[in-house]
Amino acid sequence: MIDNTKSHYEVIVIGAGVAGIYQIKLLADLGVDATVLDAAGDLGGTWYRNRYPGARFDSESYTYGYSFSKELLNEWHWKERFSSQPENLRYLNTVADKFDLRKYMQFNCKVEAAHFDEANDLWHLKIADGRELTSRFVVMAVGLLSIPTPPRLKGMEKFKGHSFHTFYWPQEPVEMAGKKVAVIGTGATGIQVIAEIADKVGDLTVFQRRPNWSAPLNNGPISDADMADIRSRYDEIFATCARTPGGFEHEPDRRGFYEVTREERVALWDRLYDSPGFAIWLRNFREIFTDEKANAEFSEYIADRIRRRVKDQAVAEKLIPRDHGFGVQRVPMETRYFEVYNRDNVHLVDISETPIVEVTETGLRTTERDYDFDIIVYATGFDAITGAFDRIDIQGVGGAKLRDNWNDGPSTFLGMLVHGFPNFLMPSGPQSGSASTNYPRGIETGVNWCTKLLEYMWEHGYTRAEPRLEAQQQWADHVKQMYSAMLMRKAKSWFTGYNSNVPGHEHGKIRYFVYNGGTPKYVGQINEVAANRYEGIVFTSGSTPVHRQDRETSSIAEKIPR
Ligand code: NA7
Repeated sequence: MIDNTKSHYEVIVIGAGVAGIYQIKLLADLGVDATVLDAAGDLGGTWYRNRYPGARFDSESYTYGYSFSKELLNEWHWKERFSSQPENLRYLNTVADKFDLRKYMQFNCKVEAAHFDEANDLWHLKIADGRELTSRFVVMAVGLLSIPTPPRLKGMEKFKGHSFHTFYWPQEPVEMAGKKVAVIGTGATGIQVIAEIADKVGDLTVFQRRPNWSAPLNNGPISDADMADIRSRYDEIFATCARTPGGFEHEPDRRGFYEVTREERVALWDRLYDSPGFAIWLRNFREIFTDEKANAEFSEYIADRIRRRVKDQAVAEKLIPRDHGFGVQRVPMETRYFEVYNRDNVHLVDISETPIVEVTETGLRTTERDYDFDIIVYATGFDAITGAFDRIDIQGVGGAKLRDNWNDGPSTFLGMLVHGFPNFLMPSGPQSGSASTNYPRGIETGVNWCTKLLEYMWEHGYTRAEPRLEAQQQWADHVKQMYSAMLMRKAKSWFTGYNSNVPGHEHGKIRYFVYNGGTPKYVGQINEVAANRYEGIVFTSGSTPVHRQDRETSSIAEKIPR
């Protein structure tokens, strides 16, 4: 049982999702005095919250699960190649129970402020329930997409029916049979929910501002025999994920786009269109990401696929993106999404032509007409990457606010540390390698690295770690420079910091949120920093800078704060 009167910990982990669970597992193994705080009522992060119908992985399930325990890998049976939210939440609960991690977790525990006390190298945290906690280290496992952003529409509070953002889809079943339902938003979430509910509701109206390029997920069951095969190949599977840019099983086609004939290109695309998961995106020619002409040719191929699947060609044309090419934004994967528009009970409203003016008591008003609904679903996305950091009053050295420092975009060292904010660790932070890759693979890398850094500090008796400003600047420049080669730099997407529902996050003010160099390069760089005794980081012991080599080392076990 968690002791609610305890006010100091060596490490406080904020967030009990995929990253927080793994982080506390490692700290528990080391015997460190640590706790996890989460604002939600239970563990699971993304998979605790996003309960909307159709919510599932776009990562192969067996590449999404943790790799750290052979026993766990041998016990867990993924039932689908791309597993759905209820099973994913069950998985995370199983992990927490198997390793007895719940006893370290505190729920309904919203962190409102975290201030660094320079005199004592301590973080002071204010919790919404009135408690004040201190810790030497804070680990931010807050998630990249954990702050939902509903639209800012006039009259939203007036609606007499049921309305919610997909992130807050109710835990109790939502009765949809015979109901008139609106979905606003056609990103990865909207596409999943629309395809799943179209045949379960009375009437479905989709309000689309911009279409997204989307391709079949090609999901399927995993039988006992399949699972036995996967188990026997886990080492190989994780090794493949570690060597591919995206951290998936998918490796890019190394042939040059222009070195092969048009027929060979189409033959590849035909194969990929029928292949599972992100193959269509990540097993493709590398030029798709960088070369306008190559991207345009492939986008046209996908546009034709859409035309073949949608009966009404006027509707098909509305579902084909015009303002960006395939794969320059996060590609939503779909299951019979385009066929939904062949149903009589589904209607597509192009709100780029007839914008929503307001929410009324009974539905939505566009510039063209009024619509009545029982349920309005806002699938309008998230204040991505930095949103969860911005919601906490984080103050570092001299009272500097992180939110102010990151006003025009984040600047970090390796995506894991921030100058001016000592002992503040972000295993999968902004500008780290995880956001643009298979997230849990990146999380394990980040958590391992942060934990090794902590062990190094305990071993040497250091009480404070902070990256040098120049080292951080170099990293931020490196991250920025990598955007220059990518077509995605122009996209109106959360990868570039765009969110029309957050003031100041309009398109055009690009934020360099993610590391685009791919998994192997990222891991190589962070490992090199560690191997060079954390070059770029200044360590201090009791407010005195310590020269690393001056400290003798002995058994770490004796030095870990318990
Ligand atoms: P996304 O990908 O940010 O998509 C949000 C969608 O909602 C997108 O189609 C937006 O259109 C639309 N949107 C947002 N605000 C509005 C307003 N105010 N009016 C109308 N339409 C709006 O979020 P998702 O939740 O789908 O996916 C997020 C990630 O979750 C995904 O990448 C996965 O990694 C998991 P826009 O394009 O801005 O015109």
